[in-house]
Amino acid sequence: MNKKFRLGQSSHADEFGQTGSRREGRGHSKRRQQQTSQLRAQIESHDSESMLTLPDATEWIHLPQGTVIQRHSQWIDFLGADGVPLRGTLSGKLRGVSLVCGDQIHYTHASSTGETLAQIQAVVTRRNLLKRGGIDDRHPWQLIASNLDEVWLCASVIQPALKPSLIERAQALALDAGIPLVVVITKSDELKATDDIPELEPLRSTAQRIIRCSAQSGEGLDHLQSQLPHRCIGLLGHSGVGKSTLLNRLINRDISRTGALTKFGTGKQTTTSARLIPTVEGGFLVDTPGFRNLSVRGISRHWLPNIFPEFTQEIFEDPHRFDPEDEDTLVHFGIDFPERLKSLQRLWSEMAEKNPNARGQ
Ligand SMILES: Nc1nc2c(ncn2[C@@H]2O[C@H](COP(=O)(O)OP(=O)(O)O)[C@@H](O)[C@H]2O)c(=O)[nH]1
Ligand SMILES: [Mg+2]
Repeated sequence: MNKKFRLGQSSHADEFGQTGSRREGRGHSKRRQQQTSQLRAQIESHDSESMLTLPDATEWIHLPQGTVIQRHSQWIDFLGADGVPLRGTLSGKLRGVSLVCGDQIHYTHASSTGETLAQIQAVVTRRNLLKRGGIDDRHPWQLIASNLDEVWLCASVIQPALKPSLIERAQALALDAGIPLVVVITKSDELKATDDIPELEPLRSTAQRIIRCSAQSGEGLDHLQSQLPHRCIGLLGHSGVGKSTLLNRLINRDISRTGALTKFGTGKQTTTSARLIPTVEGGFLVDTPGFRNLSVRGISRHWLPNIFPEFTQEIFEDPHRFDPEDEDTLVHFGIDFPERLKSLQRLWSEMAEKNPNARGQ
């Protein structure tokens, strides 16, 4: 018998399962077609790991070291060695390198009219790198943040509804990056004290850390605050779950009112890349834009048993051989949550989607 309930029944439950490439089908002009075929050739010979490779920084360690606050399309905002925010551009030798919030860099000062721009000369080897699958083969990875001590996946239970599939995706990305994950249930003031959020039951059985909090009532904030000293923590989650509000409560000021951390706060604030915010506890919080999709394209299937420990090895070999609607299968494998099998099927397929970094997996 399917004894309990099906998970992820919200009307948006499948939103994160869709990763379709929006760019497809647009290249009509001849030039565009040529570019596309050139690109395809590059991709075929391209090892996606090269996108993550950084030139050796040893030669530059005598230069001052900074921390990337935010990457914009034309420049990088970073905290200089003396803690003063600076704006810089990449030196020619870093062409093609994608910097990301949290990167440690070495820089030189360079003057330009009106504004002092620094030049970023090298990037220190990353301790870790949180990334999600790219939207197409041109961008095999989308980098989120580097050098994190922890990732907090923020999820509210109502407004917006809890989406277990987003948590599973965040687990995959965090496991792949080697960063501990904490599930932060936000807006707990909207829940009854007795609501034990049954959707989280499979997570509890894996000893996943889960913290309930509310920026409004203050529940859980002391505990979260105690995690901050000298650590760099990335906040992930769907837009509207309360990440920015939580962050403002934890750092005790309103970033949106105080403006950007940098003195260049009048510039258009991009919402497409993560932003590092220093805490008074000597660490950083990373605010990320509300990702519509945490793609696991290209991430190794090897992590799936950690995320779905209730399934047997036989199921991981090919989850599509098993029908989540079939009572006999559910009873045979002791599957309490058929929605978890559907979710496993989605992640399993998506991980292997055509992608240069999926080779051999
Ligand atoms: N009831 C309640 N609402 C909250 C809480 N935190 C944030 N909100 C509301 O949720 C909405 C989205 O918050 P925001 O911080 O912008 O979410 P973000 O998109 O994840 O950064 C806003 O209307 C907030 O007022 C909370 O703890 N309790
Ligand atoms: Mg926000």
